[in-house]
Amino acid sequence: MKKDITLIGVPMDLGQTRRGVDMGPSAIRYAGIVERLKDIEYNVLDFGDIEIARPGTIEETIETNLKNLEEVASASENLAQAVSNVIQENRFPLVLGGDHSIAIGTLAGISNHYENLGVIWYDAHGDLNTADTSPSGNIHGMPLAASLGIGHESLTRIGGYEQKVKPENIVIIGARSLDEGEKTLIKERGIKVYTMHEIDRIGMTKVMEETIEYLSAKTDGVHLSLDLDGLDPQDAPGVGTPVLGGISYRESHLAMEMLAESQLITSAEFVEVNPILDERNKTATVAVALMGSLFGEKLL
Ligand code: B3U
Ligand code: MN
Ligand code: MN
Repeated sequence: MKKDITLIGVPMDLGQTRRGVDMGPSAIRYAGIVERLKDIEYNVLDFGDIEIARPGTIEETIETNLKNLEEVASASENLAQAVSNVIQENRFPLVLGGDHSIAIGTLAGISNHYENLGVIWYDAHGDLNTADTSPSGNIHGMPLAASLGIGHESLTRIGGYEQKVKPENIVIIGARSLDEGEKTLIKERGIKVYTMHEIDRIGMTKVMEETIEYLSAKTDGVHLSLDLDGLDPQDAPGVGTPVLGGISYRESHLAMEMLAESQLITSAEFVEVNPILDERNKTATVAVALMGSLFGEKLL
């Protein structure tokens, strides 16, 4: 059954330091996401954008090395509420970033609607840092840790509850840049990771077959959090922290098509599109094409 879709834009750039990623939602709309979904017979509603404070407009009162902590936390609360309302209306929330710190709010809005939420984290990075392990202080490197309930309490308590996802319900796909603290956390908590090595070795088909089997066995909903930097910079150049040797456009399409077939995905977000760093809106265009496949678009 096709669910109606609500788009939520989150022009967030406070989770990192490169300007321009706040224009991601506009770039994705410009690349035609609404028309694309309507073409495959979806009822689509655009909620518009969550309001994001401009840097420096909220006075920071908490002493911390986390950049823009209070602005990010307050936007996350607003996003969580908006996402939760969409689920309440029995619609599919499709969240457009913005930097990846927005996943803290997205997951806070989703998770308490499920007993056992699964998460697919499609990313070059683990986003498993905390204030203690982060090399940068950038919150976009922390949303998965925060969603596990690990990190600064301003980030782990969004929505009024801790632990949005259990470590055994997470699958990271595309990792090729992990910090030491992230590697430790992955091992300690038993998080399933398909690095580029495994993708090269067994192929995307097997990676997705295993992921779908692993999650469908134990979850009652699965959120896809897709960071465009999971893709190779040749295919998705408009991202703030590109890492060579990534997942190709074709492999990503295959992954989305297999997810569509599985009917496993119950919410999704596409993040880190930065049109300032892009080549003629290529990365937003790629994002829209992948969303098309995720929602079941077919050539024939
Ligand atoms: N792991 C590094 C770099 C990084 C994380 N996420 C992105 N970059 N996009 C950090 O700063 O936490
Ligand atoms: Mn990320
Ligand atoms: Mn990333």
